[in-house]
Amino acid sequence: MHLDHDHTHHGAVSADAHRPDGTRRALRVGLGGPVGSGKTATVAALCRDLRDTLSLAVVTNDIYTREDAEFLLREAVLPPERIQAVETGACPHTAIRDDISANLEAVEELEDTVGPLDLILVESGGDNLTATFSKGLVDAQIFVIDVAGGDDIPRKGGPGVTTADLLVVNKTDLAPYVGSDLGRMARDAAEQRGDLPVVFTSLRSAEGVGPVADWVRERLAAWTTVQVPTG
Ligand SMILES: Nc1nc2c(ncn2[C@@H]2O[C@H](COP(=O)(O)OP(=O)(O)OP(=O)(O)O)[C@@H](O)[C@H]2O)c(=O)[nH]1
Ligand SMILES: [Mg+2]
Repeated sequence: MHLDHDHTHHGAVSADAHRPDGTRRALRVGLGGPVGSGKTATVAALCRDLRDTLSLAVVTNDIYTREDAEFLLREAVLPPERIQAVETGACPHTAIRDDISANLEAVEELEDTVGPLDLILVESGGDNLTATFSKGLVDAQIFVIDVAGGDDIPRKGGPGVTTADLLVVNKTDLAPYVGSDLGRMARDAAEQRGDLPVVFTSLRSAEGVGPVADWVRERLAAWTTVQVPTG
């Protein structure tokens, strides 16, 4: 299988940590996962948690609508000019992996119009367990599943669960109602993922998105120390 090792055909900007003027570009983090697992809710909570200390923006990929972007606008998680919707048509998966041009254009436009940015969150339209982002589009990816989707999802694996840089198991508040065994989900995830991190969240609880926000801050710290600006 071709795993996008060569990104030169996407142009220099995405493969390189710098913009044409030599300033460091934003860290791009993708969020994928099944329909309704809590991707938009996670993006909204991350914006609220990070917006006072970081300059950030969001790109959403909806199938036929702008629902995710409209939710984020309505909730006013960021100023409107920092939220961009890409309408992906029938296959959101394609737009984040195979034909990333519309998404690349959106992230680059955000950096041009509201930049400089520290962080851009890219939400994929809800898809199945195989939805992963091209490395030409994002620098790191988060895969969001939820306990109501079945506690056998980590055991079954799939590229999202197995390879994402962070696996989020959301809606832990619902575990008692749907009979999901969180301990088993944690063990199965660890077996599939080795050392890759897994966090459990409930956006209905006080701790909320905290573990995901901590992970993003760590990634950003690594990004800003390693990638020294040349300009
Ligand atoms: N109980 C509970 N509900 C949650 C949690 N997180 C999100 N939800 C709810 O789950 C529903 C779906 O959340 P979204 O954030 O829209 O999910 P999504 O993954 O963005 O969905 P699509 O973009 O349509 O694939 C919404 O009604 C949320 O309020 C949680 O931690 N606990
Ligand atoms: Mg969504």
